[in-house]
Amino acid sequence: MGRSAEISRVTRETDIRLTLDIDGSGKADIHTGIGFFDHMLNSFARHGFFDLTLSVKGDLEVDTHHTVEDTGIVLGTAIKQALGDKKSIRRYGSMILPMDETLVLCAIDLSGRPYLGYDVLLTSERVGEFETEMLKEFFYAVSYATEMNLHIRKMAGENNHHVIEGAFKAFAKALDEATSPDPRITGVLSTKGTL
Ligand SMILES: [Mn+2]
Repeated sequence: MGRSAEISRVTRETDIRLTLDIDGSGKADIHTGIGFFDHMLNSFARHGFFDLTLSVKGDLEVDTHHTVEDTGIVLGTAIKQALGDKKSIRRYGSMILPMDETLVLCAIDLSGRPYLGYDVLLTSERVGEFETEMLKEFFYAVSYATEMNLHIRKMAGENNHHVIEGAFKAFAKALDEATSPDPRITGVLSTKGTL
């Protein structure tokens, strides 16, 4: 079946269906009800060469919190499931991504231990319908559900659309690298023998 996952998750706050293929070509079909968030997840799929379908019915009449956070939980769970035993993958990945005036660093270790290091200063309350304080919540949810060490740091940037998009693209490129197979690695890349 390859490195893919299909997940449905229904709570009183959100109803989420997601399919992910780590070894895709960047095809995406994404409907979260938040236009800017769709734009970001499309960028994530395209630049990481992940195939991603996502449909979210969230309680947007409240705000975007549950929709964004729960999407992060489901995406992280799918990444973890799709990677399985993590044999022969690089494990580490990083990217310093420029986008006009913006520069965002992302570094990943698929260590099996969740951690989020986050330093991304945003200066507007929202971009479109997307509440900018949800960027941290999204990556926190992804890092914990995937059980990955994830660092995201703004090195430069003024425009909030650019900074958030830079973060999603840097995350995509770093994750693509960390999940890529390396034929020199037999078993998992750890002296412990497990990740
Ligand atoms: Mn854009």
